[in-house]
Amino acid sequence: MINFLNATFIKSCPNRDERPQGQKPEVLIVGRSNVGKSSLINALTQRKKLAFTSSKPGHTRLLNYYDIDGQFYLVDAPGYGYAKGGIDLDKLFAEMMESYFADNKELKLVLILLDARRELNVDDIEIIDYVKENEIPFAVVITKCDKVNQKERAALNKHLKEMELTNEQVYFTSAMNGQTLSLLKKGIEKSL
Ligand SMILES: Nc1nc2c(ncn2[C@@H]2O[C@H](COP(=O)(O)OP(=O)(O)OP(=O)(O)O)[C@@H](O)[C@H]2O)c(=O)[nH]1
Ligand SMILES: [Mg+2]
Repeated sequence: MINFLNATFIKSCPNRDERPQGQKPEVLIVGRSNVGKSSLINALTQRKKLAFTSSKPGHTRLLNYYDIDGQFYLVDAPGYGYAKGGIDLDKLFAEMMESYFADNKELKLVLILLDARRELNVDDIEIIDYVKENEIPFAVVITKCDKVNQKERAALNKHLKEMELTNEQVYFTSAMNGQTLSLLKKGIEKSL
């Protein structure tokens, strides 16, 4: 059993070449800016401020490595879909992620986060297609389920159906409710 509460921030890296020494399996968290990546890490580890969360989108621009119980690294990726000051952050994101994915033997699982209340955008679809094409193990984590209404839930279920995922590839979560994370923790553990 992995103790998710035994979590330490290791480092932030601009690319995978600078990742922490010593090989450990990695679980990558990706998703649109503001989807709840950092909040998920805090909720999984029951730490309020382990990962930086903000209402200011696009804050995390590096790969943040967290050691979980000495067993694996949880990697918080920069959020996509955010441009500022004429800099094409999406291009930087794409380059960073391509080098991250290339020949990455440590990568055991990609968690693709989707906001329960929002339509999928091109970036979401692109990343899902990418992991499917490259046969990278992945799961979809629906975030902010505490906020979803019935109409939004119906739209969400329709999208999920279109994605043709197995039951084991979808997790409904809320960072506000730790109980929603127990299946996800099991899924992560199984993937390692
Ligand atoms: N109600 C609710 N709010 C959430 C949940 N998860 C995240 N939030 C809120 O959504 C906002 C963004 O959360 P973050 O965790 O910072 O999102 P992020 O994906 O790390 O964002 P970037 O690092 O900017 O890409 C914050 O205001 C969180 O409090 C959730 O499960 N429920
Ligand atoms: Mg973040």
